[in-house]
Amino acid sequence: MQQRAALSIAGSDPSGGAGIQADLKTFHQFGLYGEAAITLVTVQNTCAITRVEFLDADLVEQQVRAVLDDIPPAAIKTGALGHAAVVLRIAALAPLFRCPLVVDPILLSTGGTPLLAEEARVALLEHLLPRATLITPNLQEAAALTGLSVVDLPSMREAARRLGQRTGAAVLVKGGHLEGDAVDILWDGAAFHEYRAPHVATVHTHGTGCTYSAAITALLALAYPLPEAVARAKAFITEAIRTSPGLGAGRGPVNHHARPLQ
Ligand code: PXL
Repeated sequence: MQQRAALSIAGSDPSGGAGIQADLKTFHQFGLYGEAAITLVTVQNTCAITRVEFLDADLVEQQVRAVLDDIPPAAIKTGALGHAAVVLRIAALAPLFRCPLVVDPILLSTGGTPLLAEEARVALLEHLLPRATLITPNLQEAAALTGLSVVDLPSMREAARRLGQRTGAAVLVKGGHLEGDAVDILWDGAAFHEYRAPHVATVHTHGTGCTYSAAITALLALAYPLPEAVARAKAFITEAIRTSPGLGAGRGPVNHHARPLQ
């Protein structure tokens, strides 16, 4: 049997909760063969990020090409990209992908460390997002990318539709930071879909965004239609947060061993 592959193009979190480590664990959990091209290296644990080193765009491009030429993935996601040169390089490679592309438009770490340089936002908006199948901003990223104040369901719908119209991509605005239920809004180019889960009272949410978008990427690699891929990924991330193992002295990781729906 040919196992399907999924590729993450993202940063490294040595503590294993976010970034490519989260993506690879999630791909594996969904039965995929995980691949990873590294864009930046962080020094961090569950308490703090103390250093970020952006990799050279040539080095990123060579990693991606080596994988595409040999074990082509059935879906690709991007996470933290670092600087504009890497954003532009991935946008230029995107016509070679021939599979769904999920772009998680990461701007800052939860603690506020920049994981995308300020000057790269225009490159992201104008060059990479138009190549995406799906864009997965949180409230803060949706606000930064649209200039809107994104604070409730009506403004999430408006931001999703505007970003979708601007880029031609589907947009999932994630409401994990709303008061009350964690409600996410998907604009698929034609209609809105709403995904709701009860808020889980825990500080152990490190890697939530990465793990969620990796689960969606895995399910797209398995050929689920987008609205069902998001529904199944939402169930997975909710369970992963609910059963977080409580590792580390700070904000611990989610449970990458959570069981996907059958
Ligand atoms: O959650 C955003 C994120 C993405 N990628 C890497 C990270 C983080 C947050 O810490 O470290 C590598």
